[in-house]
Parts: sequence; C-alpha cells; structure tokens
Amino acid sequence: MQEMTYGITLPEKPREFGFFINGEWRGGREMYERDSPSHDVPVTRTSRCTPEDVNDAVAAARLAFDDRRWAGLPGSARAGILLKTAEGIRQQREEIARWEVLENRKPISQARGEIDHCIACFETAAGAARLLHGDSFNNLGDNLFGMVLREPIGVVGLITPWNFPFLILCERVPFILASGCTLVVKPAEVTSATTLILADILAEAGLPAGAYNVVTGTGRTVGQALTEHPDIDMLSFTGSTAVGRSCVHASGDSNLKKLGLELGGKNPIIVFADADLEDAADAAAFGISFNTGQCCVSSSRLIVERSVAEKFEKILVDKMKKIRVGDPFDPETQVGAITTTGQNETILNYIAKGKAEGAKVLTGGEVLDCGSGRYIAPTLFSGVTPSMSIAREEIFGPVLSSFHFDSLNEAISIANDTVYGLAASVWSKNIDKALTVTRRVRAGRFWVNTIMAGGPETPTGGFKQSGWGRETGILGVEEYTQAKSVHIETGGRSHWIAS
Ligand code: TXE
Repeated sequence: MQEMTYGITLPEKPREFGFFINGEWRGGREMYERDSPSHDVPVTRTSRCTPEDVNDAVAAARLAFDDRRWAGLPGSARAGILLKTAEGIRQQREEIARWEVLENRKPISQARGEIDHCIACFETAAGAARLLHGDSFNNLGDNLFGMVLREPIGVVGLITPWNFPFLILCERVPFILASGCTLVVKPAEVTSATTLILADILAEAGLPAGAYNVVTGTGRTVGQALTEHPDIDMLSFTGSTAVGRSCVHASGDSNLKKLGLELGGKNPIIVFADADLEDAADAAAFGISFNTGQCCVSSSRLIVERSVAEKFEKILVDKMKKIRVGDPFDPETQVGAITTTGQNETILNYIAKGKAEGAKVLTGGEVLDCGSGRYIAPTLFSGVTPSMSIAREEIFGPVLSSFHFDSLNEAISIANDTVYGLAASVWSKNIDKALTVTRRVRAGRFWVNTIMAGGPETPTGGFKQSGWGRETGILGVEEYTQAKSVHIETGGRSHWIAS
C-alpha cells in the first residue's frame, strides 16, 4: 500500500531507470536501489554502468560533436532548444521536485525554489548562446586583420554530487550546451533520477541525439572512467577536494583534459558590531542550516566582533532553535534529513570532536527523532580555536563554529585562515569596512549584508583549493570554449626570400 506524507504519495515500488546514450534508453545492468533518506522506503533503482557503457556514451558525444549536428547550428537555434527545455522543466516542476525530495530529502518548498532557479539557468544560457562571440583586431596595420574565434572545447564529462542533484546539473548543462559542446553526465549514485528525467525533457525540446548522454553508477568505476577517458576534452567536477585532486592526476596521466572543479568550502560570515544584528543572525542561521548545511557555500565559520559576540550568539541561538526540522514533504519544513548514512556519521563525528577538543555547544549538537530518517539539530559551537578540526575542515552539515575578533585586520586574517575560498559574507553598515573585507578576503562569491543571493547571471566558483574555473553567466559559457587567434593578410605579404 502506498503511504501518504502531506498529501504526497510515496512510490508503491521503486521507479526503475535505464541510462541514456545517443538518444536511446538502455538497461540490463546490475541495479542500485536508493531509499528515501527521510522515509526509509526504496524509491528508485538505477543502473550500475560499466566502463564499456562509458566508452559508448563518450563515442556518441564525440560523434555528435565532430559531425557538427549541435555545434554547427546557429546560436539562435541552440537558444530555441534551451528555451523549450526551460518550458519542459516548468511543466514538470512538481514531478522533478518530488524526485528531488524522495532521493535527496530536501524540503519540498526548497526543491520547488531550486527548480525555478534551474529554469532561469536554461533561460540565461539561451541568451548567452545567441550572444556568444569572439573579438576582432582592427589595429594591426592596414595589411593585417586579426580575429579571435570562440570555439566549443568539444566533449565534456560532467560529474555531479548528491547535495543539489538538479540544481548543480542545471548550473552546468545549459551553459555547456550553449557553447556548442556535447556531454556525458555521471550523477551521484544516490541521486540520479532527475539527471535522467532531464534526458527526456531535452530530447523532447529537440536536442539532437548524442548531445546529452547519462551514465549512472559509482564514482570509482564510472566517474573514474570519465576522468581518465582520452576522448573527453574537458571534465567538470563538483564534489570533494580529495576526488577533485584525483581528477587532476587522471587528467595528467591521460590526455591533459581541461578541468573545471568546484570543491569544498569553509566559508566565513563576518559580523561587525555596527551590523543589523537581527538581520545578520537570521542570515547566519539560514547560511548554516539551508540544505542541512550540505552546501558548498554554507557559511560554516561565524566571525563576530567581540564587543557584540555574546549578544549576537544569544540572538542566533534563539533563531536556530526555531528552525523547523522534519518531514521534507511538509510545506512548513525548513530543514530535512541528512542525505546519506555516511554523511550523517561524518557530521556526528565532527560534533563529537568539537566537544572533545573543548568547544562549547550553545545549541543543537544532537540527533533529532522525526520518526524515520536521520536528522541533526542545527548546531552552534562557541569558543572555537583555529587549530580545532571543526574550525578547519568542511563538515558539510548544520554545524556552525563561532570565532571572535577585535579588529578589521583580525577579522580578515581569520576569514583567510583556510585552504578554501568558495564564498563569504560580511555584515556592516559601514561601507569602508564592508568593502575592505570584500576586497581582501579570498573567495569566489561574496555577499554584503545578505547571503546566498543572486541568480545564474553571475559566475560561481572558488579561489584556492575550492576549485578551478567558473560556472554560470557568460563566463560559464566561455569556460567551455577555447579561443582561436586568426590573422588575415589584406595586402601583399612582404617576402622573406629575396627574389
Ligand atoms: O563526494 P565525492 P562525497 C564534500 C563534502 C562531503 C565530501 C564527501 O565535504 O562531506 O565531499 O562527499 C563521484 N572519480 N562535497 O563522498 O566522493 C561521485 O560518484 C570520479 C562537497 O559524496 O567527491 C559523485 O558523483 N568521480 C561538494 C561525485 O564524484 C568520483 C558536494 C562527488 O562525490 C570518484 C559533495 C572518482 N574516483 C561533496 N569518486 C560541493 N562542492 O558542493 C567519487 N566520484
């Protein structure tokens, strides 16, 4: 019998997916069964592809690129297909949101918001597909004219994580397609459904066969085969810094494919005494709890001016206690379950380490019983020192570490005391302070008196060990192109050999 949760039906039996190569569905592989992390019932079965499947997918993408069925179209035609895809996603918004919740456990209201962002990604990329252009040099003298062509890089391998299965996909796929590249995607094994659903939407929108291929399975087999594949020209990887490093090695040992990497973060939220403390505390609570803290741009280090630290932490604790944690299908829920048992264990280990190393839990720090699934209360640690593991390592959970500072320079130095540089947020009503921090803290995305704001128009990506390259925006399309310089002689070229 089907169970209902807040009016939404759990699948009677797990939905079975094939994998998608050259415009066709394939199957017949060993299957992986995924339980809903919030409801503990099996919801999907996806194929464990083999390295041979990866070869087939890459060959299809290669042919679709080389015969120019996609790259050879005018930008306006590519834009048309991207816009139709946006419409297709809009029509299936509820369905996609449901599978995101079932496999990933994110609150339904959040899933819907993310899908709206995904639609915006396709629309933005459609505009970029029309506007993509090179450059010209009319200043090389009357006899020489120069041009810079932007050409698609070729076949792209795309490896995505489980924390934002559809959102991270859509922050890359339309921009890759806008550039004229073709691709092979490997989603995280636990959250493959919506990547596969997108295959049908793209095909219905008119994307030529072979331009978007999906192989599912483990990182070790399928992901590794993509990173090593000699026919892939560029690999875009989002996930852990450790696997990012292995992508670098695999590229070096194979064909030196270009890499785009979006990796871990330990992002600061810096609060000055002159900030609107209510606003800043709301942002700090949101920044660490959104997506259960399983977010590369989660603000996991609170850096607050000592003169207001105690007051601020009190306001923050009050707010964190009010966060509604529970069944993600409840429209009121703000924070759902932890996505995997492995990640749950990792977070709980960090909480135990923080306590053992002497930090003080101001709120949370415990498991919550919501009937089924794994839930952790949003947690605030105070008295954190720079050498503690909760100060340095990415926890990827709802665990915030608080530091105190006395001067602007000290705030900047604490913020920069990390190997990561993905995002940062600063709170002050003083423009000099806010701008100085923005210019001196090394991070790819910055928010002043706000947090996690912005759309697909601006680029995303990290400084330092948070990654290489940029996704989204015009830069996110250019990332998947390469420049070709062309020189044209318009007069008689003067001869090298005397006649
Ligand atoms: O990531 P993995 P995991 C961080 C976060 C988290 C930690 C581990 O700190 O706790 O990483 O998460 C594929 N070759 N982030 O273990 O393993 C894998 O199948 C090629 C931050 O889930 O990096 C999946 O598709 N691919 C991050 C993808 O890589 C391989 C988001 C990510 O998995 C592979 C996720 C291999 N050898 C985790 N091994 C962010 N920046 O948002 C695995 N994969």
